[in-house]
Order: sequence, then C-alpha cells, then structure tokens
Amino acid sequence: MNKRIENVLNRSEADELLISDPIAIFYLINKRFYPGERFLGLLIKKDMTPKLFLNVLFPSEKIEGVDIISISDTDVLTDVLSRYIDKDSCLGVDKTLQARFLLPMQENKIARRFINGSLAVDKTRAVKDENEKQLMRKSSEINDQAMAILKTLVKDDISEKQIADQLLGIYNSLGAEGFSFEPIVAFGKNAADPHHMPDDTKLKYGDVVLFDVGCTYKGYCSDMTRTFFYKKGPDKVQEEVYNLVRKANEDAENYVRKGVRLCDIDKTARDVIENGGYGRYFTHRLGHFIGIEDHEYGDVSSSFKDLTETDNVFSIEPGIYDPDTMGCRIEDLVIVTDEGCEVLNKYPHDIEVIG
Ligand SMILES: [Mn+2]
Repeated sequence: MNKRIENVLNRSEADELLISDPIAIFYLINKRFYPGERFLGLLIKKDMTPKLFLNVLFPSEKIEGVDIISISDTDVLTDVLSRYIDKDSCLGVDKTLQARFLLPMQENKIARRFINGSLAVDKTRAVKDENEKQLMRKSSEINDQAMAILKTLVKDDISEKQIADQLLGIYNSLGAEGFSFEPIVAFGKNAADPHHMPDDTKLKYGDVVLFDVGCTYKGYCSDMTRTFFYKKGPDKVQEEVYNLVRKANEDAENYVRKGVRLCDIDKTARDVIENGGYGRYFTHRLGHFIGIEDHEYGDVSSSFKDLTETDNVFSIEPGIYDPDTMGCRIEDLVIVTDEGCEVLNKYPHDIEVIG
C-alpha cells in the first residue's frame, strides 16, 4: 500500500473508503481515467490491496499494488461492490459521488453506514510531498517566465483576447502542458472585475493591465497575478491602491508559518486594506489551496479556522476592485514551512510601467 493511501486511511473515520473522483484516484494511484458517465471507484481499507472498479470500456495495463476489478455495462454495480465491501462497515464515499450510484448502494445496504469520506483525501492532498513540491516550484517558475513574456506583448489597440490567445503557445514553449485555468487578461476598468474574461477590449494609453494566469507542469498547477501600468505610471490614488495591495500581500506572506489559523492570514491582509480605507473593495477570500487542481480543498478566508500544516500550498492574492480608481491584485503561491513560507513566485511586486 503506498504512502498516500496509508495517509488517507490514517486520517479517515470510515472503515473503508470508496473513492470515485478521477482526480483523487489519480492522486492515489498515479493513473488518470476519464470514465465519463460510467462508474469508476477505488476501494481502500487497511490490510487490503486497493481495488479499482473499472469499466471494460477503459482498458488499463496492470497497476502496481492495485487489483483491477472489471465491470461491464450489464453488471449490477451494487452486486459487484458488495463482494468487496463489508456490509457491516462504515463506508466513506466522495462528496461528488452521484446520487444515481449512491442511492442504489444505500437501498441495497451494501454498508451499514455511509459518510462523507472526502475530507480524509482532501486533507492528505493538502500536504504536499517532496515530489509534488518540486513540480509546483517548476510550474511557478514557468509561470514567472511566462509573465515576463506576456508583458512584452502589449501594444496600442491589441485586445485582451489577442493576448490571451498567445499564452498557451508561450506555456508550451516553456515546457508546460496547458492552462491550470482560463487566463484572465483585463485592461482598464475591466481589472476591477475580479473574474473578468478576456474580450475584445482594446488596450489604450494609461490603462491598468492585469494578468492572472497559470499553467500545469506534469499535472501540477501554478497561479499568479500581476498588475501593470501601460505606458504611463500610476496617478497618486492608483499608487496608494497598488501599495496597499502590495503591503497586504507581503504582510500576509510574512505572517504565514506552520500552525497559524488560515483565517488569521486572511485577517493580516484584510487589516492592511481596511486600514487604508478600501476594505469594501476587497471582495473575496485571500487565497485558496492548489495542487493537481487550481482550487483544492482549503481556503485562506475569514471563515476557515483550520491551522496551517507544513507543506500546505496556497495562494495569497489580495485585491482592491474600485471601478473609479483601479482594479489591482497581486497573487503568489506559497509553501508553508516550520518557520515561515517559501514564496514560489519570484516575479517582483514593484510598480512597473510596460509598453
Ligand atoms: Mn488564484
């Protein structure tokens, strides 16, 4: 049994876990399946070789340390599962397991009790191992390089979309395989919309330029935001806004270490922006956990009271979205260490005029 599966079982209250989320399965056995509408499940429990329930439509080579149990469309799923699941057990299932699978399992009582088993997987995934940390460093290093290239693409009248369309090629040329999320390129007032999607807006003199972009490298995500000024430096108010966001980012990063409450990291950044008078324009949580997915379980927000653990990886991304002055966000990824944190993004935070 591999270390990750062992860690999940150690964190779980269930007797056995039936994991159906293909991404969680990838994390646990390093094999990706795209089962579409078909059932896919990995059954794990102590002292048993993990069983992968796999439809015959998705042939697989042998998987080291895993027994593959083939199922076909004509099999009754609950009959197959009950050959392996103890009917007196407490079974943990995913929060995303579809009701069309779960309801027959409950009706046929293939287990005594069903509980949400996702938390054990999610909390294990939140602590990155050495290999994962290396991949995340590399993914963010590529993202830093991509940011340096992106900012050279600006010119009068180019549209947000025209810049965004070039990003995939940039990532591929730097060794990344794709986007970790759809890139955000926002000019001028559009930067005051935190989730603006690139459109036909054209770049003009004096605009703010916001890039929120990320790639995947060997399956691991990066995610970074920088806000630039096109051809003309910020006016006094914009400079004040930018410096507040920058201080919020840096104070929060300085606060991060093992064993602090995630909500207190959020508060560190939020206090800076609130004391600067822009609290109502910081409309989202400070950050999110990240790894194989751009957004994983775990928030850096006022309502998330959990303590950080060494090797958690999350974003620190304060922003101010004031349509009358500017939209600004500065985002880095960090790895929690015993003493502080390692900031994965090396692209500077200084005010930068581009173009
Ligand atoms: Mn982010």
